Amino acid sequence: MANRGPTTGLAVAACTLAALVSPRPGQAAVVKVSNFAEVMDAVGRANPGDIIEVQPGVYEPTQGRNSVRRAGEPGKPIIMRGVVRDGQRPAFDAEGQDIDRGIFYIWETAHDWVFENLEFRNAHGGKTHSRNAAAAYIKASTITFRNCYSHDNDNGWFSTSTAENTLLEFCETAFNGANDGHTHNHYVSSRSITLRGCYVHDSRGGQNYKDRSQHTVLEYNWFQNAGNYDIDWASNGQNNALMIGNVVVRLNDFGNRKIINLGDGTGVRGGIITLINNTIIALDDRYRVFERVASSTARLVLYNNIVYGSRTVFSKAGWDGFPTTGGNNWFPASARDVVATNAPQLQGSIFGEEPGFVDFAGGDYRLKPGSPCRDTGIAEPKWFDAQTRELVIKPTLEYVKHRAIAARAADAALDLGAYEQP
Ligand SMILES: [Ca+2]
Repeated sequence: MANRGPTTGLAVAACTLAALVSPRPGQAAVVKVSNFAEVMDAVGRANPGDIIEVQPGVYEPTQGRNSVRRAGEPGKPIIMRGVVRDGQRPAFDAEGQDIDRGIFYIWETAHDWVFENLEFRNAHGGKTHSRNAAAAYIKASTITFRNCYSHDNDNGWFSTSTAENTLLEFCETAFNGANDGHTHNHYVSSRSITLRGCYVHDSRGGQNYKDRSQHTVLEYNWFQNAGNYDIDWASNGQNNALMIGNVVVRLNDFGNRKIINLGDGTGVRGGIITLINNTIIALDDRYRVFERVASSTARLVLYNNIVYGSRTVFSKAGWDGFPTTGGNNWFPASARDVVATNAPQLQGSIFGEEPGFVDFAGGDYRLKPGSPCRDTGIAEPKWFDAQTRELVIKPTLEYVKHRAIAARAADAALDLGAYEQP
């Protein structure tokens, strides 16, 4: 199945949502569940279009492996939906269980599921099972998690190379990681994956987002305060990736100061990774915004981004054979030499002291009226899709704190960064 691809407007998202929540009358069952045994019984019986409605409360898994094997159909998924009460999602709390890879272990057979309005916490392996338990272990295709909260697990989310068309949207993912450097807020290897409108922060000792996927779209998310790297384009990924309209904020001071990394040295990271209209905040010059390992063959394309704080935009040599291209990015004036040396093909860079954020201290990275980043974006930024077709894509949405997106203002000329000041 084809990747959903980047969102081109709110209408698309609305249509998708409506289709998902409106199974044809007479064909879908709604099964209300209120304890873990009932959940697993419903999971074992569900048919395409069914809705498993999880009532408010805390659900404690009674065993380490909780298999999801049944399948929905394209356009007619099986939906597991939490009933939110007083702002609280039903919570799966795995404290005390030795979890096998995920609170839900989603086998290859189980395509076309939607999980929404659920919390997942305290999933850990380490006894019988390996210490990399996540909210969900995703081996299947066309699996969506929406408006979920994954926290205090070994991994936030984990997907394997058998998964395709993975979608995580409007989720909060935080405080995951066993502080061992091998567990992360996301550790994903899907053939294709999209993150949209997610709030990802405070990974424990690992990455906010570690990606071995073949084709990835990160759109309109907020990443903050990773325990290690913020975005790790690790080995194995060979296809192209897109980051559009994200905010990446690193204000903490942990030992490792990489922000966006290409390759991890265990294999080859390839493909073309395009960043369009992102706002990247790096505390100070110690932070290495873009870093690559020698074995990586991935190439960066940068259009209309704001990179603020650190002069160390490119960490060191090693970029020569894989030139960074693109244009119209804002960098600190102190980064002028670094950019000229490591990315000589970048066009139209703007160097300055301040990009003109509305309230930097308050975390408001929208632009003030007098910002030098206004109306200076390239009009038709391009990325490379999964088939390496070079296509124009413009940001149409913007991230809204937190876990929401809204239409991006539009005027005659694109601003730089994740927000438009009309
Ligand atoms: Ca503008």
